[in-house]
Amino acid sequence: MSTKVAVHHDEHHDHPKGMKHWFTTTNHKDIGTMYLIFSLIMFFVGGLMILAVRAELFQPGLQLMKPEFYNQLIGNHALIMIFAALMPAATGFANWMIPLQIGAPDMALPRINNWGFWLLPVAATLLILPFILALFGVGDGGAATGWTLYAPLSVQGGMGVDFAIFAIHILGVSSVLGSINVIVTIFNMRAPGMTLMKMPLFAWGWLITAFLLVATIPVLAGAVTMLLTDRHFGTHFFDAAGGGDPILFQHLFWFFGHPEVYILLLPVWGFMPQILQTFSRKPIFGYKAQVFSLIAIGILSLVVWAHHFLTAGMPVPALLYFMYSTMSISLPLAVLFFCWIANIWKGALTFETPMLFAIGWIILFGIGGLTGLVLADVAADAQYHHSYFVVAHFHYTLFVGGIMGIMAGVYYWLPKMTGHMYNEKLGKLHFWLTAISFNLTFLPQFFVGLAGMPRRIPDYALQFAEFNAISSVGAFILGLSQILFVYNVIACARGGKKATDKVWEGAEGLEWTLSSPPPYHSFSKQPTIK
Ligand code: CU1
Repeated sequence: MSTKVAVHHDEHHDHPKGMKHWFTTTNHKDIGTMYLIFSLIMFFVGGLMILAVRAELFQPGLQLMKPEFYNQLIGNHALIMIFAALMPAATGFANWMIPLQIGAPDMALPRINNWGFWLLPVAATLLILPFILALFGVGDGGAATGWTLYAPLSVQGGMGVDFAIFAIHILGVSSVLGSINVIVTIFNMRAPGMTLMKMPLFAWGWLITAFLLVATIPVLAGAVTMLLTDRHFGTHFFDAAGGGDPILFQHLFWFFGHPEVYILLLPVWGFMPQILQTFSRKPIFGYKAQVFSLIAIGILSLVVWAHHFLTAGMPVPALLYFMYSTMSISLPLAVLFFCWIANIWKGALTFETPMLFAIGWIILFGIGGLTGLVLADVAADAQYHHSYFVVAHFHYTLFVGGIMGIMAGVYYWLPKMTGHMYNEKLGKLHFWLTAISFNLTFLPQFFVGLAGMPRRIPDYALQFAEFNAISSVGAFILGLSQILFVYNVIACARGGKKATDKVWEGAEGLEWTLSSPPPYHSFSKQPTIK
C-alpha cells in the first residue's frame, strides 16, 4: 500500500511581495533562509569584535583600546556568536530540513515560527546598541562582564548589562518558541509510517536540543531577572552583604550554560552522519546506538553544570560528583565518534567540500572533546581554570564542532536549497584555509594557557609574546578566509551550474537513513512512504 504525503500548496495563496513578504511569511523554507542569512551576518559582527581583540593581543603592552572596551568586546563576541550566529544557523537548518525529513508540509506553528525569527534582529540590535550609543557619549558601552555576566561584577556593571539582560530575555523567548515548534512538529506531523526510530538523526538531534532549551532557558531568564532586580530594585539575591550569594548566580547560569554547549552541538551531530554516509557510500553505522547516545548526552548535560566553577569552593563530595558525571559524558560521545569513524571505514570515499569539512570536523572536534576531559579533572582543573587552555578548548568544540560543522551542512545542502552548485574549487580552498588558520589561531592558546596565561586580560607577560603573535596572525587569516565562503554562497544562490536531482553522485537514495524513506528528488518533493 502506498500513501501520498501532502504536497506544498503555497503556490495557491496570494503572497505579498518585497519586505512585506519576509515579515509575514509562514513558509518554513523562507523562515529557514532568513535564519541562515541572519546567522551569517552576525557571524561577521562577532568575528570583527574578536579581530579587534586579537589585534590588541598581537603584542604585549596596551596598543589599541582601554581595558574596559576590550572586556566589552570579549563578552559580546561570545554572546553574539552563541545566540546570534550559531543557534540561528541550527534553527535555520531545522526549519528547512525537519519538515522535509519527516514528511510534514510545514512546521506545526508557522506564525509563531515567523515571530520567533523576527525577535532575533531586535535582540541583536539591543546587544549592539550600547556600543553605538557610547560613540555619541551616551552610557559606557556594552556589558564588560564576559558573556557569563557573573555577579557581583554584573550587579555593579554599566548600562550595557541592562541591554544584555533584555536581549537575553528576547533571545530566550525566540528559542523557546522555536523549540516548542520543533517538538510539536516532530510529535504531531510525521508522515504515516515515519516512526520515531525511523527519523533521520538530524530530527533526533534537534528534538533533544529543543527539550534542553525548554528546560534551561527559563532558568537563565530567571537568573538574569534576579540580576536585574539586584541592580535596580534593591534585592540581594547575589549580594553576600545582604544575605545573598554570588555563587548562586554561577549555579543558575551554568545550569543553562552547560546544556547550551550541547544545544549548539546536537543539531550538527544529527546531520553529520548524513554527510559521512553520502560521501563514503555506506549506510549510517549504528543508527540506534547514535540515537541513544544523543539522548544520554542530552540527559547528562543537565546534571554536570558545576564543572565550570570547580575552583569556586565546593564540598569534596560535590567536586567528585561533578568530575565523574562530566567524565561520564565521554562514554556516549565516544560511541558517536566510533560510529562516525565506522561509517567511513572502508567506504568508497570522495572528498567534496562537505566531506572535507566533515573529516576535519571529526579530527579537530576530537581534540576539543579530549581537552574537555582534561579540564573535568578536579585536581588538574585548579591549574587550568581561567587560563587560555580553556579558551583553546572551547574553540575546538564550538568553532569546529559548531561553526565548521554548520559549514559542512551549508555546502552539503546549498545545491538543494538554491538549485545551483557552489564553486567546488573555492569551497575546498575555503576548507583548507579555515582548517589551517584555525589551528594557527588556537593551538598556541593551549600552550600559553598551560604556561599560565590567564584569559580575559587585555595585556600579558612578555614570555607569551611569540605564541600570541602567531595566534593573532592566524585569526586574521581565519577571518579573511570567510569572505570566500560568503562569496561562494552568494554566487551559488544567484546562479551557476544547475544542481541535478541527486546532487551528490554517490548518494543514491542513502541521503537520510536507510530505514527512512529516501527522498530521491529535490527538496520541493515530499518522500513517498512505501
Ligand atoms: Cu560544561
